[in-house]
Order: sequence, then C-alpha cells, then structure tokens
Amino acid sequence: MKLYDYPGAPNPRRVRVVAAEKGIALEHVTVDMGKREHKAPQFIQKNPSGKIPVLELEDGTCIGESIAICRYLEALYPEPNLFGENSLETAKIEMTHRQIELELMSQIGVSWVNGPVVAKLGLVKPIKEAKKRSDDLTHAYYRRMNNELAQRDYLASNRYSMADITAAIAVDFASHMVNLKPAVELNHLWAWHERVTSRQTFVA
Ligand SMILES: N[C@@H](CCC(=O)N[C@@H](CS)C(=O)NCC(=O)O)C(=O)O
Repeated sequence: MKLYDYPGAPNPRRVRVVAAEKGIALEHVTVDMGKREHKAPQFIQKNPSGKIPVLELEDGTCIGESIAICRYLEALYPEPNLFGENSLETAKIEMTHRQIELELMSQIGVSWVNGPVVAKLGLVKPIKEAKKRSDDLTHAYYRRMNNELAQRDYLASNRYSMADITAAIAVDFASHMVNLKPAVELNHLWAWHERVTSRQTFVA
C-alpha cells in the first residue's frame, strides 16, 4: 500500500503513527506541497479534495481522509486496538476524537491559515481578528485538556487511543509551526504529551 505523504504535514503523520503502532510497512510517496502537487489533476483523481494523506491500494483504489485510512488499517490489523474494544469505549473515543478535530484542530487550522507562514506564500490574505480568536480558542481547549488529564492518563479513556494520536500531533504542529505552544503551567497536558510522544511508534 502506498501512502501519499509530505514531511512535517500533521494529517499524514496520523496515518504514519497508526501504521507504526500496528507494524504495517507502507510505501511512502512524497507529494511536494511546496510545488502544489496536491492540486495537480493527477492527484485530484486520487482525492478530489486535493489533500494528503491518500492511501493507494494494490488495485489502484484510493482512500482519502486520515481517519478513513486509519479505520481501514485497524480493520485489516486489529491489534493494538486504537478505536475502541466495545460499544461504550468506541463511542467515548469517537466523541473525544470528533471534539479534538472540530474544536481544536479546526482552530489551529484557522490560526495557521491566517498566520505568517501562509501569508508568505501569498495564497490567502490573513485576517488578524480571525487569528486572534482562533489562538484564544486553541489555548482554551488546551486548558480544558489539562483539566481532563488531571482525572485520567489519556484523553478518551484510561488507555491510549486514536484520540491521543490526533491530539498530540495537533499540539506538535501548533507548537512548532503556528507558535501556539500550550502554556508551561498546564502540567497534566505536558505529562500526557510526554507519555504519548515518547512511544517508539510515535514517528515524526
Ligand atoms: N480532513 C483531512 C484533512 C487533510 C489535510 O488538510 N491535509 C493537509 C496536509 S496536513 C493538506 O493536504 N492541505 C492542503 C490543502 O488544504 O489544500 C484529513 O483528515 O485527512
């Protein structure tokens, strides 16, 4: 299976971590985002959204969307389980994961799009007020995570799951690329981040 990927891009990293957890060897194909290869007609045929990651199967079938890919890999290689062992745990992981994507990653995305790196590329005219609001909402979500992590070691349940993978990758991207590092005093969040990112499978 081929993974269309780009170094430093957070969404393909989610798939890389899941593949490493499950011991799956994927062939990596670099899509040069700097050259806008993800918007080229040949790539749009693989994913009409023009985004990475894409997983291409041996028969040429392409799957877009990180979580669709990760769920496909989990169905093929069930161990270790990352999406839930029973109906209640699956629901809790799904709830936490959706909130992380919709309430944290989306805000980091707004700050990124309206920040200096994207402005330099000249693709979007930055809106200062939008960035200020999404910066604030990101920090508010970090505080919420810190409060939750005071009660348990992992975000969705008392064990490591897909929710932790997505959240830790979002925190890394926000910290290094968007200047949105969680405040130092959020000690429960930082302890969790170390717990998750020190796993051997937590590949860059
Ligand atoms: N919901 C998608 C988001 C994918 C996404 O935004 N990928 C980024 C790279 S990390 C991308 O391709 N951005 C290019 C664009 O938005 O045009 C997923 O989970 O796979």
